[in-house]
Amino acid sequence: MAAVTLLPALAGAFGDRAAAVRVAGQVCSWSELDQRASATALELVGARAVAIAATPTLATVVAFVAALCAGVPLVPIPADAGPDERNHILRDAQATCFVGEHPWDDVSLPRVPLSDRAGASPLHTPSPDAVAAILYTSGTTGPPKGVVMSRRAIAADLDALADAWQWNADDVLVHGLPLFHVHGLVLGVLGALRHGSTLVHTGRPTPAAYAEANGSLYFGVPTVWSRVVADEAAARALRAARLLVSGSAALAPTVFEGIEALCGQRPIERYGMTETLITLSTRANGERRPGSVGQALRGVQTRVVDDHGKGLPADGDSVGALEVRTPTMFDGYFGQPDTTAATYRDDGWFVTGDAAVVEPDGFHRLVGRQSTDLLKTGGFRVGAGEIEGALLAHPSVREAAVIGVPDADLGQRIVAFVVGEDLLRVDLQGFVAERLSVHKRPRRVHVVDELPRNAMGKVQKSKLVEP
Ligand code: MLC
Ligand code: AMP
Repeated sequence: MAAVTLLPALAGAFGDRAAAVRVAGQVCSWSELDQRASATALELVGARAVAIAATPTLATVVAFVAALCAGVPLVPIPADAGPDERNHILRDAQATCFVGEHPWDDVSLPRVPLSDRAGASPLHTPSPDAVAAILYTSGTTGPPKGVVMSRRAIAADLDALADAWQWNADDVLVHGLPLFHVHGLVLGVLGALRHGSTLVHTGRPTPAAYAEANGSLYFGVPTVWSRVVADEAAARALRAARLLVSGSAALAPTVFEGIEALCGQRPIERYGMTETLITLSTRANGERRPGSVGQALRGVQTRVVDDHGKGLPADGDSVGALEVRTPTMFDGYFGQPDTTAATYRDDGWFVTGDAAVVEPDGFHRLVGRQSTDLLKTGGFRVGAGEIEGALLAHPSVREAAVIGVPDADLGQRIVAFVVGEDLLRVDLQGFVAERLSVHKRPRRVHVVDELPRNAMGKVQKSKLVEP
Protein backbone atom coordinates (compact mmCIF):
# COMPACT_ATOMS: atom_id res chain seq x y z
CA MET A 1 0.00 0.00 0.00
CA ALA A 2 1.71 3.03 -1.26
CA ALA A 3 2.77 5.53 1.25
CA VAL A 4 -0.72 5.64 2.78
CA THR A 5 -0.46 8.78 4.84
CA LEU A 6 1.31 10.77 2.15
CA LEU A 7 -0.66 9.69 -0.93
CA PRO A 8 -4.23 8.77 0.04
CA ALA A 9 -5.35 8.30 -3.58
CA LEU A 10 -3.18 5.17 -3.71
CA ALA A 11 -4.81 3.77 -0.60
CA GLY A 12 -8.27 3.98 -2.15
CA ALA A 13 -9.36 7.15 -0.36
CA PHE A 14 -11.01 8.42 -3.54
CA GLY A 15 -12.07 5.05 -4.96
CA ASP A 16 -10.31 4.03 -8.15
CA ARG A 17 -10.20 5.76 -11.51
CA ALA A 18 -9.22 4.01 -14.76
CA ALA A 19 -7.24 6.94 -16.19
CA ALA A 20 -6.09 8.51 -12.94
CA VAL A 21 -2.53 9.14 -14.09
CA ARG A 22 -1.59 9.96 -17.69
CA VAL A 23 1.99 10.81 -18.55
CA ALA A 24 2.90 11.64 -22.14
CA GLY A 25 0.03 9.45 -23.36
CA GLN A 26 0.57 6.43 -21.07
CA VAL A 27 -2.26 5.83 -18.64
CA CYS A 28 -2.88 3.87 -15.45
CA SER A 29 -5.34 3.70 -12.57
CA TRP A 30 -4.42 4.43 -8.98
CA SER A 31 -4.71 0.75 -8.09
CA GLU A 32 -2.36 -0.23 -10.94
CA LEU A 33 0.13 2.43 -9.90
CA ASP A 34 -0.06 1.26 -6.30
CA GLN A 35 0.39 -2.37 -7.28
CA ARG A 36 3.41 -1.76 -9.50
CA ALA A 37 5.02 0.60 -7.03
CA SER A 38 4.43 -1.71 -4.04
CA ALA A 39 5.94 -4.67 -5.91
CA THR A 40 9.01 -2.63 -6.83
CA ALA A 41 9.29 -1.22 -3.30
CA LEU A 42 9.98 -4.70 -1.94
CA GLU A 43 13.23 -4.65 -3.91
CA LEU A 44 14.26 -1.24 -2.55
CA VAL A 45 13.99 -1.76 1.17
CA GLY A 46 17.33 -1.07 2.82
CA ALA A 47 18.72 1.07 -0.01
CA ARG A 48 20.35 4.24 1.28
CA ALA A 49 18.92 6.39 -1.51
CA VAL A 50 17.61 5.49 -4.96
CA ALA A 51 18.34 7.43 -8.13
CA ILE A 52 15.68 7.83 -10.80
CA ALA A 53 16.25 9.18 -14.31
CA ALA A 54 13.45 11.72 -14.31
CA THR A 55 12.20 11.35 -17.86
CA PRO A 56 8.59 12.49 -18.27
CA THR A 57 7.16 8.96 -18.35
CA LEU A 58 4.72 6.84 -16.38
CA ALA A 59 7.64 4.59 -15.41
CA THR A 60 9.26 7.56 -13.63
CA VAL A 61 6.09 8.10 -11.61
CA VAL A 62 6.00 4.39 -10.69
CA ALA A 63 9.64 4.61 -9.58
CA PHE A 64 8.96 7.69 -7.43
CA VAL A 65 6.04 6.01 -5.70
CA ALA A 66 8.05 2.81 -5.22
CA ALA A 67 10.75 4.74 -3.37
CA LEU A 68 8.12 6.46 -1.24
CA CYS A 69 6.49 3.10 -0.44
CA ALA A 70 9.85 1.71 0.61
CA GLY A 71 10.62 4.76 2.74
CA VAL A 72 13.85 5.29 0.82
CA PRO A 73 14.89 8.80 -0.30
CA LEU A 74 14.29 9.30 -4.00
CA VAL A 75 16.88 11.25 -5.95
CA PRO A 76 15.61 12.40 -9.35
CA ILE A 77 18.30 13.02 -11.95
CA PRO A 78 17.55 15.35 -14.86
CA ALA A 79 17.37 13.07 -17.89
CA ASP A 80 19.60 15.46 -19.86
CA ALA A 81 22.18 15.92 -17.10
CA GLY A 82 25.69 15.63 -18.46
CA PRO A 83 28.21 13.37 -16.70
CA ASP A 84 29.62 16.05 -14.36
CA GLU A 85 26.24 17.00 -12.93
CA ARG A 86 24.96 13.42 -12.85
CA ASN A 87 28.03 11.96 -11.16
CA HIS A 88 28.06 14.77 -8.62
CA ILE A 89 24.44 14.07 -7.65
CA LEU A 90 24.90 10.29 -7.49
CA ARG A 91 28.02 10.58 -5.32
CA ASP A 92 26.78 13.38 -3.11
CA ALA A 93 23.39 11.76 -2.39
CA GLN A 94 25.08 8.40 -1.76
CA ALA A 95 22.59 6.67 -4.04
CA THR A 96 23.02 2.91 -3.87
CA CYS A 97 20.98 1.96 -6.95
CA PHE A 98 18.91 3.21 -9.83
CA VAL A 99 15.29 2.17 -9.97
CA GLY A 100 13.82 1.80 -13.46
CA GLU A 101 15.50 2.52 -16.77
CA HIS A 102 18.20 5.09 -17.37
CA PRO A 103 19.90 6.12 -20.61
CA TRP A 104 23.53 6.22 -19.39
CA ASP A 105 26.13 3.59 -20.33
CA ASP A 106 28.79 4.99 -18.02
CA VAL A 107 26.84 4.57 -14.75
CA SER A 108 27.97 1.57 -12.74
CA LEU A 109 25.33 1.58 -9.95
CA PRO A 110 23.12 -1.52 -9.78
CA ARG A 111 19.75 -1.13 -11.46
CA VAL A 112 16.49 -2.36 -9.93
CA PRO A 113 13.91 -2.89 -12.68
CA LEU A 114 10.29 -1.95 -12.11
CA SER A 115 8.38 -5.04 -11.02
CA ASP A 116 5.00 -6.26 -12.28
CA ARG A 117 4.70 -8.99 -9.66
CA ALA A 118 1.05 -9.32 -8.63
CA GLY A 119 -0.12 -9.37 -5.03
CA ALA A 120 2.89 -7.72 -3.42
CA SER A 121 2.30 -7.56 0.30
CA PRO A 122 2.02 -4.10 1.84
CA LEU A 123 5.04 -2.59 3.53
CA HIS A 124 4.77 -0.64 6.74
CA THR A 125 4.01 3.06 6.29
CA PRO A 126 7.20 5.10 6.71
CA SER A 127 7.24 7.68 9.50
CA PRO A 128 6.27 11.27 8.57
CA ASP A 129 9.82 12.29 9.46
CA ALA A 130 11.34 9.90 6.91
CA VAL A 131 13.14 11.58 4.04
CA ALA A 132 10.97 11.50 0.93
CA ALA A 133 13.37 13.04 -1.55
CA ILE A 134 16.71 14.72 -2.01
CA LEU A 135 16.34 17.35 -4.71
CA TYR A 136 19.44 18.98 -6.17
CA THR A 137 19.40 22.72 -6.57
CA SER A 138 21.96 25.37 -7.42
CA GLY A 139 23.63 27.84 -5.11
CA THR A 140 25.59 30.89 -6.20
CA THR A 141 28.85 28.95 -6.23
CA GLY A 142 29.94 25.36 -6.64
CA PRO A 143 27.96 22.30 -7.67
CA PRO A 144 24.28 21.83 -6.74
CA LYS A 145 23.34 20.96 -3.15
CA GLY A 146 20.96 18.21 -2.07
CA VAL A 147 17.82 19.57 -0.41
CA VAL A 148 16.55 16.97 2.03
CA MET A 149 12.77 16.90 2.14
CA SER A 150 10.67 15.03 4.67
CA ARG A 151 7.29 13.47 4.03
CA ARG A 152 5.94 15.73 6.75
CA ALA A 153 7.04 18.93 4.99
CA ILE A 154 5.59 17.76 1.67
CA ALA A 155 2.27 16.82 3.26
CA ALA A 156 2.07 20.16 5.08
CA ASP A 157 2.73 22.09 1.88
CA LEU A 158 0.30 20.16 -0.29
CA ASP A 159 -2.42 20.59 2.33
CA ALA A 160 -1.78 24.31 2.65
CA LEU A 161 -2.03 24.60 -1.15
CA ALA A 162 -5.29 22.64 -1.14
CA ASP A 163 -6.60 25.14 1.39
CA ALA A 164 -5.56 28.12 -0.76
CA TRP A 165 -6.60 26.73 -4.13
CA GLN A 166 -9.61 24.57 -3.13
CA TRP A 167 -7.63 21.79 -4.78
CA ASN A 168 -9.81 18.69 -4.76
CA ALA A 169 -10.59 15.24 -6.14
CA ASP A 170 -12.74 16.66 -8.96
CA ASP A 171 -9.75 18.48 -10.38
CA VAL A 172 -7.95 17.36 -13.52
CA LEU A 173 -4.42 18.67 -13.01
CA VAL A 174 -2.52 19.39 -16.23
CA HIS A 175 1.14 20.32 -16.63
CA GLY A 176 4.23 19.29 -18.57
CA LEU A 177 6.95 20.39 -16.18
CA PRO A 178 10.18 18.51 -15.51
CA LEU A 179 9.87 15.79 -12.88
CA PHE A 180 13.09 16.60 -11.01
CA HIS A 181 12.06 19.80 -9.25
CA VAL A 182 9.51 20.83 -6.66
CA HIS A 183 7.08 22.27 -9.18
CA GLY A 184 6.67 19.25 -11.45
CA LEU A 185 7.39 16.47 -8.93
CA VAL A 186 6.11 17.57 -5.52
CA LEU A 187 3.17 19.73 -6.59
CA GLY A 188 2.65 18.21 -10.01
CA VAL A 189 2.73 14.49 -9.13
CA LEU A 190 2.51 14.04 -5.36
CA GLY A 191 -0.10 16.81 -5.13
CA ALA A 192 -2.44 14.98 -7.50
CA LEU A 193 -1.94 11.71 -5.60
CA ARG A 194 -2.55 13.39 -2.26
CA HIS A 195 -5.70 15.26 -3.26
CA GLY A 196 -7.19 12.66 -5.58
CA SER A 197 -6.97 14.76 -8.73
CA THR A 198 -6.64 13.12 -12.11
CA LEU A 199 -3.16 13.89 -13.41
CA VAL A 200 -2.37 14.68 -17.04
CA HIS A 201 1.33 15.24 -17.69
CA THR A 202 1.73 16.48 -21.25
CA GLY A 203 5.36 15.43 -21.72
CA ARG A 204 6.38 18.98 -22.60
CA PRO A 205 4.55 22.11 -21.48
CA THR A 206 3.56 23.34 -24.92
CA PRO A 207 0.54 25.61 -25.45
CA ALA A 208 -1.00 23.08 -27.86
CA ALA A 209 -0.71 20.24 -25.34
CA TYR A 210 -2.24 22.38 -22.58
CA ALA A 211 -5.10 23.38 -24.89
CA GLU A 212 -5.90 19.76 -25.74
CA ALA A 213 -5.83 18.43 -22.20
CA ASN A 214 -9.20 19.67 -20.90
CA GLY A 215 -7.97 20.26 -17.38
CA SER A 216 -9.47 22.17 -14.49
CA LEU A 217 -6.17 23.09 -12.81
CA TYR A 218 -3.07 24.05 -14.81
CA PHE A 219 0.50 24.57 -13.57
CA GLY A 220 3.16 26.47 -15.49
CA VAL A 221 6.30 28.54 -15.08
CA PRO A 222 6.09 32.08 -16.51
CA THR A 223 7.85 31.01 -19.73
CA VAL A 224 5.05 28.51 -20.31
CA TRP A 225 2.39 31.14 -19.68
CA SER A 226 4.05 33.68 -21.92
CA ARG A 227 4.09 31.08 -24.72
CA VAL A 228 0.40 30.26 -24.05
CA VAL A 229 -0.51 33.93 -24.33
CA ALA A 230 1.39 34.16 -27.61
CA ASP A 231 -0.81 31.36 -29.00
CA GLU A 232 -4.28 32.86 -28.95
CA ALA A 233 -6.18 29.70 -29.91
CA ALA A 234 -4.44 27.67 -27.20
CA ALA A 235 -5.03 30.40 -24.63
CA ARG A 236 -8.73 30.58 -25.44
CA ALA A 237 -9.01 26.80 -25.06
CA LEU A 238 -8.16 27.23 -21.36
CA ARG A 239 -11.24 29.36 -20.63
CA ALA A 240 -13.06 26.41 -19.08
CA ALA A 241 -10.33 25.75 -16.52
CA ARG A 242 -10.97 26.43 -12.84
CA LEU A 243 -7.49 27.75 -11.97
CA LEU A 244 -4.36 28.67 -13.91
CA VAL A 245 -1.35 28.74 -11.58
CA SER A 246 2.02 30.35 -12.24
CA GLY A 247 5.14 29.93 -10.13
CA SER A 248 8.89 29.32 -9.93
CA ALA A 249 9.76 32.77 -11.30
CA ALA A 250 8.27 36.23 -11.65
CA LEU A 251 5.24 36.46 -13.94
CA ALA A 252 5.43 39.66 -16.00
CA PRO A 253 2.33 41.82 -15.51
CA THR A 254 1.87 41.86 -19.31
CA VAL A 255 1.59 38.07 -19.31
CA PHE A 256 -0.77 38.22 -16.31
CA GLU A 257 -2.96 40.61 -18.28
CA GLY A 258 -2.70 38.46 -21.42
CA ILE A 259 -3.96 35.46 -19.46
CA GLU A 260 -6.86 37.48 -18.11
CA ALA A 261 -7.80 38.75 -21.57
CA LEU A 262 -7.52 35.43 -23.43
CA CYS A 263 -8.22 32.77 -20.81
CA GLY A 264 -10.96 34.76 -19.12
CA GLN A 265 -9.48 34.67 -15.63
CA ARG A 266 -6.62 36.10 -13.62
CA PRO A 267 -3.88 33.58 -12.84
CA ILE A 268 -2.99 32.45 -9.35
CA GLU A 269 0.63 33.30 -8.50
CA ARG A 270 2.55 31.50 -5.86
CA TYR A 271 6.11 31.70 -4.57
CA GLY A 272 8.43 29.14 -3.08
CA MET A 273 11.87 27.61 -3.01
CA THR A 274 13.13 24.07 -3.11
CA GLU A 275 14.24 24.52 0.51
CA THR A 276 10.95 25.87 1.86
CA LEU A 277 8.46 24.48 -0.64
CA ILE A 278 5.64 26.86 -1.55
CA THR A 279 5.05 29.50 1.12
CA LEU A 280 3.06 32.33 -0.48
CA SER A 281 0.10 32.34 -2.83
CA THR A 282 -3.01 34.14 -3.89
CA ARG A 283 -6.18 32.20 -3.19
CA ALA A 284 -8.91 30.63 -5.32
CA ASN A 285 -11.51 32.74 -3.55
CA GLY A 286 -9.37 35.85 -3.09
CA GLU A 287 -7.97 38.79 -4.98
CA ARG A 288 -5.31 38.15 -7.67
CA ARG A 289 -3.06 41.11 -8.31
CA PRO A 290 -0.48 41.47 -11.11
CA GLY A 291 3.06 41.50 -9.71
CA SER A 292 2.00 39.97 -6.39
CA VAL A 293 2.49 36.45 -5.04
CA GLY A 294 -0.18 36.84 -2.37
CA GLN A 295 -0.26 35.98 1.28
CA ALA A 296 1.44 33.45 3.53
CA LEU A 297 -0.05 29.98 3.22
CA ARG A 298 -1.70 28.41 6.25
CA GLY A 299 0.95 27.75 8.92
CA VAL A 300 3.62 29.93 7.23
CA GLN A 301 5.09 33.07 8.80
CA THR A 302 7.06 35.68 6.87
CA ARG A 303 8.99 38.83 7.73
CA VAL A 304 10.99 41.36 5.75
CA VAL A 305 14.12 42.76 7.40
CA ASP A 306 16.70 45.45 6.66
CA ASP A 307 20.47 44.95 6.36
CA HIS A 308 20.78 44.81 10.16
CA GLY A 309 18.07 42.19 10.55
CA LYS A 310 15.54 44.73 11.85
CA GLY A 311 11.91 44.08 10.87
CA LEU A 312 10.42 46.40 8.26
CA PRO A 313 6.79 47.52 8.20
CA ALA A 314 4.19 46.00 5.87
CA ASP A 315 3.65 49.37 4.21
CA GLY A 316 3.82 48.43 0.55
CA ASP A 317 7.02 50.42 0.24
CA SER A 318 9.86 49.06 2.38
CA VAL A 319 12.08 46.65 0.50
CA GLY A 320 13.99 44.10 2.56
CA ALA A 321 15.19 40.52 2.80
CA LEU A 322 12.39 37.99 2.90
CA GLU A 323 12.62 35.43 5.72
CA VAL A 324 10.24 32.59 6.51
CA ARG A 325 9.31 30.17 9.27
CA THR A 326 7.25 27.28 8.03
CA PRO A 327 6.25 23.67 8.71
CA THR A 328 7.15 23.01 5.07
CA MET A 329 10.87 23.60 5.67
CA PHE A 330 13.60 21.24 4.38
CA ASP A 331 15.73 19.16 6.73
CA GLY A 332 18.98 20.74 5.52
CA TYR A 333 21.46 20.39 2.68
CA PHE A 334 22.55 16.77 2.56
CA GLY A 335 25.90 16.35 4.30
CA GLN A 336 26.40 20.12 4.70
CA PRO A 337 25.43 21.16 8.23
CA ASP A 338 27.47 24.38 8.16
CA THR A 339 25.95 25.58 4.89
CA THR A 340 22.52 24.70 6.24
CA ALA A 341 23.12 26.62 9.48
CA ALA A 342 24.28 29.65 7.52
CA THR A 343 20.87 29.98 5.85
CA TYR A 344 19.15 30.58 9.21
CA ARG A 345 19.17 33.57 11.52
CA ASP A 346 20.00 32.91 15.16
CA ASP A 347 16.28 33.15 16.00
CA GLY A 348 15.41 30.37 13.56
CA TRP A 349 14.13 32.31 10.55
CA PHE A 350 15.20 31.01 7.13
CA VAL A 351 16.83 33.56 4.84
CA THR A 352 15.35 33.10 1.37
CA GLY A 353 17.81 35.35 -0.48
CA ASP A 354 14.86 37.11 -2.14
CA ALA A 355 14.01 40.77 -1.66
CA ALA A 356 10.35 41.59 -1.05
CA VAL A 357 7.83 44.24 -0.10
CA VAL A 358 4.72 43.47 1.97
CA GLU A 359 1.49 45.39 1.48
CA PRO A 360 -0.63 46.36 4.49
CA ASP A 361 -3.07 43.53 3.59
CA GLY A 362 -0.27 40.93 3.70
CA PHE A 363 0.22 40.58 -0.06
CA HIS A 364 3.89 40.11 -0.99
CA ARG A 365 5.70 41.51 -3.99
CA LEU A 366 9.01 39.87 -4.91
CA VAL A 367 11.46 42.45 -6.18
CA GLY A 368 14.46 40.31 -7.14
CA ARG A 369 17.17 38.03 -5.80
CA GLN A 370 19.70 39.55 -3.45
CA SER A 371 22.56 37.81 -5.24
CA THR A 372 22.92 38.32 -8.98
CA ASP A 373 24.75 34.99 -9.13
CA LEU A 374 21.58 32.93 -8.76
CA LEU A 375 19.72 33.05 -12.07
CA LYS A 376 16.25 31.91 -13.11
CA THR A 377 15.98 30.89 -16.71
CA GLY A 378 12.74 29.33 -17.95
CA GLY A 379 11.93 28.72 -14.27
CA PHE A 380 15.16 26.76 -13.69
CA ARG A 381 17.39 27.94 -10.86
CA VAL A 382 20.97 28.06 -12.11
CA GLY A 383 24.08 29.17 -10.23
CA ALA A 384 26.51 31.35 -12.14
CA GLY A 385 29.38 29.63 -10.31
CA GLU A 386 28.44 26.17 -11.58
CA ILE A 387 28.50 27.34 -15.20
CA GLU A 388 31.72 29.28 -14.67
CA GLY A 389 33.22 26.08 -13.25
CA ALA A 390 32.15 24.13 -16.34
CA LEU A 391 33.63 26.79 -18.65
CA LEU A 392 36.90 26.84 -16.69
CA ALA A 393 37.18 23.07 -17.19
CA HIS A 394 37.97 23.81 -20.85
CA PRO A 395 41.75 23.87 -21.25
CA SER A 396 41.68 27.11 -23.27
CA VAL A 397 39.56 29.12 -20.83
CA ARG A 398 41.49 31.17 -18.26
CA GLU A 399 38.70 33.28 -16.79
CA ALA A 400 34.93 33.09 -16.98
CA ALA A 401 32.01 35.17 -15.70
CA VAL A 402 28.33 34.33 -16.15
CA ILE A 403 25.40 36.72 -15.85
CA GLY A 404 21.62 36.64 -16.35
CA VAL A 405 20.35 39.05 -18.99
CA PRO A 406 16.64 40.01 -18.95
CA ASP A 407 14.73 37.98 -21.53
CA ALA A 408 11.06 38.29 -22.46
CA ASP A 409 10.61 34.52 -22.93
CA LEU A 410 12.91 32.99 -20.31
CA GLY A 411 12.90 35.69 -17.62
CA GLN A 412 16.69 35.65 -17.74
CA ARG A 413 18.99 34.14 -20.33
CA ILE A 414 22.44 32.89 -19.49
CA VAL A 415 25.31 34.85 -21.01
CA ALA A 416 29.01 34.10 -20.46
CA PHE A 417 32.14 36.20 -20.85
CA VAL A 418 35.42 34.31 -21.21
CA VAL A 419 39.10 35.08 -21.47
CA GLY A 420 41.56 32.58 -22.95
CA GLU A 421 43.48 31.34 -25.93
CA ASP A 422 42.00 30.82 -29.39
CA LEU A 423 38.46 30.75 -28.03
CA LEU A 424 36.72 31.97 -31.14
CA ARG A 425 37.09 28.50 -32.63
CA VAL A 426 35.77 26.61 -29.60
CA ASP A 427 32.11 25.57 -29.07
CA LEU A 428 31.86 26.52 -25.41
CA GLN A 429 28.04 26.30 -25.34
CA GLY A 430 28.27 22.69 -26.45
CA PHE A 431 31.11 22.10 -23.98
CA VAL A 432 28.90 23.21 -21.06
CA ALA A 433 25.86 21.28 -22.30
CA GLU A 434 27.95 18.10 -22.47
CA ARG A 435 28.73 18.40 -18.77
CA LEU A 436 25.59 19.93 -17.25
CA SER A 437 21.87 19.95 -18.14
CA VAL A 438 20.96 21.59 -21.42
CA HIS A 439 19.18 24.52 -19.77
CA LYS A 440 22.46 25.49 -18.07
CA ARG A 441 24.10 26.14 -21.44
CA PRO A 442 24.86 29.83 -22.07
CA ARG A 443 22.81 31.32 -24.88
CA ARG A 444 25.79 33.48 -25.86
CA VAL A 445 29.49 33.32 -25.05
CA HIS A 446 31.47 36.52 -25.53
CA VAL A 447 35.22 36.25 -25.85
CA VAL A 448 36.86 39.30 -24.22
CA ASP A 449 40.44 40.40 -23.53
CA GLU A 450 39.85 40.84 -19.81
CA LEU A 451 37.09 40.85 -17.19
CA PRO A 452 36.35 44.09 -15.32
CA ARG A 453 37.70 43.75 -11.78
CA ASN A 454 37.76 45.98 -8.71
CA ALA A 455 40.84 46.84 -6.66
CA MET A 456 40.48 43.56 -4.75
CA GLY A 457 40.53 41.62 -8.02
CA LYS A 458 36.85 40.63 -7.80
CA VAL A 459 34.95 40.52 -11.09
CA GLN A 460 32.49 43.43 -11.37
CA LYS A 461 29.59 41.70 -13.09
CA SER A 462 27.51 44.86 -13.23
CA LYS A 463 30.05 46.15 -15.77
CA LEU A 464 29.59 43.19 -18.08
CA VAL A 465 27.45 44.34 -20.98
CA GLU A 466 26.64 42.40 -24.13
CA PRO A 467 28.17 44.00 -27.21
C1 MLC B 1 18.53 25.98 -25.25
N1 MLC B 1 18.56 25.62 -26.53
C2 MLC B 1 19.66 26.12 -27.09
C3 MLC B 1 20.35 26.81 -26.05
N2 MLC B 1 19.62 26.69 -24.94
N3 MLC B 1 20.14 26.05 -28.32
C4 MLC B 1 21.31 26.66 -28.58
N4 MLC B 1 21.99 27.33 -27.66
C5 MLC B 1 21.58 27.43 -26.41
N5 MLC B 1 22.30 28.07 -25.55
C6 MLC B 1 17.58 24.80 -27.25
C7 MLC B 1 16.84 23.83 -26.36
O1 MLC B 1 17.57 22.63 -26.20
C8 MLC B 1 15.55 23.60 -27.14
O2 MLC B 1 15.78 22.70 -28.17
C9 MLC B 1 15.30 24.97 -27.77
O3 MLC B 1 16.57 25.64 -27.78
C10 MLC B 1 14.36 25.82 -26.95
O4 MLC B 1 14.90 25.91 -25.64
P1 MLC B 1 14.25 26.81 -24.53
O5 MLC B 1 14.07 28.18 -25.04
O6 MLC B 1 14.98 26.59 -23.26
O7 MLC B 1 12.80 26.26 -24.41
P2 MLC B 1 12.29 24.84 -24.02
O8 MLC B 1 13.29 23.77 -24.21
O9 MLC B 1 10.98 24.74 -24.69
O10 MLC B 1 12.12 25.02 -22.45
C11 MLC B 1 11.27 26.01 -21.89
C12 MLC B 1 10.56 25.39 -20.69
C13 MLC B 1 11.63 24.88 -19.74
C14 MLC B 1 9.69 26.43 -20.06
C15 MLC B 1 9.70 24.22 -21.18
O11 MLC B 1 12.49 25.95 -19.44
C16 MLC B 1 11.06 24.27 -18.51
O12 MLC B 1 10.60 23.13 -18.52
N6 MLC B 1 11.06 25.02 -17.38
C17 MLC B 1 10.51 24.57 -16.13
C18 MLC B 1 11.49 24.68 -15.02
C19 MLC B 1 10.90 24.24 -13.67
O13 MLC B 1 10.10 23.33 -13.64
N7 MLC B 1 11.27 24.92 -12.60
C20 MLC B 1 10.76 24.63 -11.31
C21 MLC B 1 11.85 24.69 -10.29
S1 MLC B 1 11.12 24.32 -8.67
P3 MLC B 1 14.74 21.51 -28.48
O14 MLC B 1 15.36 20.81 -29.63
O15 MLC B 1 14.64 20.69 -27.24
O16 MLC B 1 13.43 22.20 -28.82
C22 MLC B 1 10.78 25.82 -8.07
C23 MLC B 1 9.93 25.90 -6.84
C24 MLC B 1 8.77 26.67 -7.24
O17 MLC B 1 11.14 26.77 -8.64
O18 MLC B 1 8.53 27.76 -6.75
O19 MLC B 1 8.10 26.14 -8.11
P1 AMP C 1 13.89 26.99 -6.74
O1 AMP C 1 14.65 26.53 -5.60
O2 AMP C 1 14.29 26.45 -8.06
O3 AMP C 1 12.50 26.71 -6.42
O4 AMP C 1 14.03 28.55 -6.89
C1 AMP C 1 13.55 29.39 -5.87
C2 AMP C 1 13.57 30.81 -6.32
O5 AMP C 1 12.66 30.99 -7.41
C3 AMP C 1 13.10 31.75 -5.27
O6 AMP C 1 14.10 32.03 -4.33
C4 AMP C 1 12.70 32.96 -6.11
O7 AMP C 1 13.83 33.73 -6.44
C5 AMP C 1 12.16 32.33 -7.38
N1 AMP C 1 10.68 32.27 -7.40
C6 AMP C 1 9.88 31.22 -7.16
N2 AMP C 1 8.58 31.56 -7.33
C7 AMP C 1 8.56 32.86 -7.69
C8 AMP C 1 7.52 33.79 -8.02
N3 AMP C 1 6.24 33.46 -8.04
N4 AMP C 1 7.87 35.07 -8.32
C9 AMP C 1 9.18 35.43 -8.33
N5 AMP C 1 10.20 34.59 -8.04
C10 AMP C 1 9.90 33.32 -7.73
